Amino acid sequence: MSDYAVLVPAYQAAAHLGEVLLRLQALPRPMHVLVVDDGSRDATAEVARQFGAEVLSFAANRGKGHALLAGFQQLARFDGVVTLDADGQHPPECVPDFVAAAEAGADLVLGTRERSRDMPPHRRFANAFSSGWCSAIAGQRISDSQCGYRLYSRAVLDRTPVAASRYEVETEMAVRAARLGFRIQEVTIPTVYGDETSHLSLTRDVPRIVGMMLRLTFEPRPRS
Ligand SMILES: Nc1nc2c(ncn2[C@@H]2O[C@H](COP(=O)(O)OP(=O)(O)OP(=O)(O)O)[C@@H](O)[C@H]2O)c(=O)[nH]1
Ligand SMILES: [Mg+2]
Repeated sequence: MSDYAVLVPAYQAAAHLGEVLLRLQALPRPMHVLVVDDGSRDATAEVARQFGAEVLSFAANRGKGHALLAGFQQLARFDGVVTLDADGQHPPECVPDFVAAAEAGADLVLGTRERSRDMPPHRRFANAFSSGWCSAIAGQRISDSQCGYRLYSRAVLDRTPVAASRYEVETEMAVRAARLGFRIQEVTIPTVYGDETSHLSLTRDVPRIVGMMLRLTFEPRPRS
């Protein structure tokens, strides 16, 4: 049986992180959990420690992409890594579905939200547009290109080149892994929008995501 770890990128996440970590501990097969606290000014790191997670803390904020890459390095001894958000939007109870998909042979397991009315209308549109675009350029179906709830196998982590430093990281990793021929499987997860605070900025992050999709569209494809 493979040994997987959980990686939680966290920025200003103290409000919801404790509950996420408690629910992870309650899973039938608890896993090692690493929280990457990225220059938070709230109690994110303290909450993470209090709930038994390993914590990597940065003095200044550098972005979700940077945090994930640092976390992947830290977790290099594991056979794969499940990533999930700290704000409660990714129910920890779905982790076994990701592990089951990986154990059945998937290299990359993508959490996929239904674009139901639980998702704000502008997000529904942006998500459908970007996921359609990514599927077209990736050569495999990617139904939710921006969802951060995933399982990356060791092979994907070791062989997928990543340059993204902020929210464009999910787009880049999914498209690049698909193009390298890794087997992708999708797992449906609930769409959760509650009282959490989004840090995604329309002026800073949306252009970065679109820029990444353009770059992936026009750059030379890897030779198979
Ligand atoms: N380490 C780190 N984590 C971050 C950073 N920005 C966001 N995160 C974490 O990444 C996850 C997703 O961030 P959100 O801002 O909720 O973005 P999102 O879920 O894609 O967008 P919404 O659907 O609007 O919530 C959360 O766990 C955040 O705490 C960052 O700069 N560094
Ligand atoms: Mg969120």
